[in-house]
Order: sequence, then structure tokens, then C-alpha cells
Amino acid sequence: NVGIKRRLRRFFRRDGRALIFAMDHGFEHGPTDFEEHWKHVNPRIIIKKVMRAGIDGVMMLPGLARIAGNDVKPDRGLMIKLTSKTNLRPKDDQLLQSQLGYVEDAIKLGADAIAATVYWGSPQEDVMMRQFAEIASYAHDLGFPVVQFAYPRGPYINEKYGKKEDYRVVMYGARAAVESGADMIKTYWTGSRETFAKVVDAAAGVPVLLSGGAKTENPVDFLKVVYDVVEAGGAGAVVGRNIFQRENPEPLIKALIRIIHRNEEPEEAAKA
Ligand code: FBP
Repeated sequence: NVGIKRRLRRFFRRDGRALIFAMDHGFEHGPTDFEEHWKHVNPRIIIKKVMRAGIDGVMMLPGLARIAGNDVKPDRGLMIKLTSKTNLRPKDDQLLQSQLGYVEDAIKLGADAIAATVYWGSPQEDVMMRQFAEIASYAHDLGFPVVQFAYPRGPYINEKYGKKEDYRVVMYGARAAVESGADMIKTYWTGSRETFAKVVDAAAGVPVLLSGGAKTENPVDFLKVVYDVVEAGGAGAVVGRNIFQRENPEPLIKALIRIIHRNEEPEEAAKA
């Protein structure tokens, strides 16, 4: 499908890799995530900064895209995610992402790709699978790529594997994402280059991007993870807190770009 391929190229450079900024935290975690650098709660301010630093794409929910979608330069990718949940829900309902928008709305907002989360292993997995199937079917029909945030989480996973980042669980989620029709996958760090390489293999050629995670105090620690992701065959990273929770995210973004697109070593990239 030509449309899907062309639109994926707005995110991925010729090397097949991308660095994407994530900003759905105001909904998914709450505005407290922005308190460290409160001005970044305004999507227009932080998106202008990440654009200047050279980011390849941005991921947002539909409402933020209405406010700041135009600040995403036309030669960069705009990913609109159609599922989420608030942290205000009762604990037992935290393992479900609900649909909060429609493919058509995302397209009207200028989306180049449509994203949705599936918590593989959740007691509500069935609902998210169906949501994803519906979104993917509709988006593909219209020539739009679909990104799956393939996040394994649920009581059985904890019981059997101890943690959701166990590579056997993460690669299971990545594989499930592929088999359910994803064109791009975002998932957790498994803790080592060797295990992440297995996740990449399980994805059978569908690009796998790292989900950033909580901010590391020392930026080099995060650069090392992204370096290992790329060495393992990963296609880059989707990063939120490690960017907007820094007063000036530009040096980190530039270092990430050097690692992802120029294969520079973390220490070297951090110095430049
Ligand atoms: P981060 O780089 O800040 O981890 O952002 C990635 C992301 O998937 C966001 O899109 C989302 O809001 C958040 O992490 C969800 O985190 P969790 O569900 O682990 O609390």
C-alpha cells in the first residue's frame, strides 16, 4: 500500500530509524508530570523546542493536535493516538485503554499515522484487541499506517514472569502487535541488547521503537539504553518524560539523533 509506505517515511529517515516525541502524559499520567518544568504543559512551547532540536515526529492525542498540530512541521510525522486512560480511574480499571477518538478525526487533524495501545495480558485484552482491529482496518483501508503501543501488563504476567519488562513477555507483545496488523511497534526496554534483539526478531521486520520511560537523572544513562536499542536492531525511540522534564531538552535530543541516525557511541554523542 503506497499510502502507508509514504506516510511512514514522514517518521523514518532513509536509515529506517526515527526519534519521536511523545506528549500524551497530561491525560495518561496527569499534568503533574509537567510540574518540574511547568511551562512545558503548554504543547506549543515544548513542540516548538523539539522541532528546533530536529525531532522526526510527534505523538499526541486528538485534542492536543487541535492546539499544537500545526507546530509540527510539515516534513515531520504527526502521530495521533486514539486510545488512553486517566490515572484517576480505580486501580482495577487501570488495565484498560479506552477509545477517545476516531480514525477520521485523526486524519482531519493531519495525522500521518494512527496509534493505539494494547495491554497484552490484561483482563481487558479482548476489548483493546477489538479496538485495535477496528482502528487498523479502517486506517489501512484509507492508506494510513497504524502504530501499536504493545505494552504487556496484567496479573498473570507478574505472577509468571515477575515483571512486565521480561523479554519473553515483551517479545510476545511485539509479536502479537505484528500479528494483529501493526506497521510500527512501541514497547519496553528489556534490560539488555541481546534480549531486545529477540524482540526485534519476533517483530519479523516491523520496526520496533523503544518506549522512553521515566526520566533518568543522568542523561547518559538514557543515551546508553537507546544506543543498545539501535545496536539490537531497534528502529529508534518514542520519548516523553526524558525530553519534557528537562528545562532545555535540546542537547539530549541532539545526542539521541546522533546515536539513532549516526551510530555514535553514547559518551561521544553526549559531548558533541
Ligand atoms: P515516556 O517516554 O515518558 O515513558 O512516554 C511514553 C509513554 O508511553 C507515553 O506515551 C505514556 O503517556 C506513558 O509512557 C505511559 O506510561 P505508563 O503507562 O508506563 O505509566
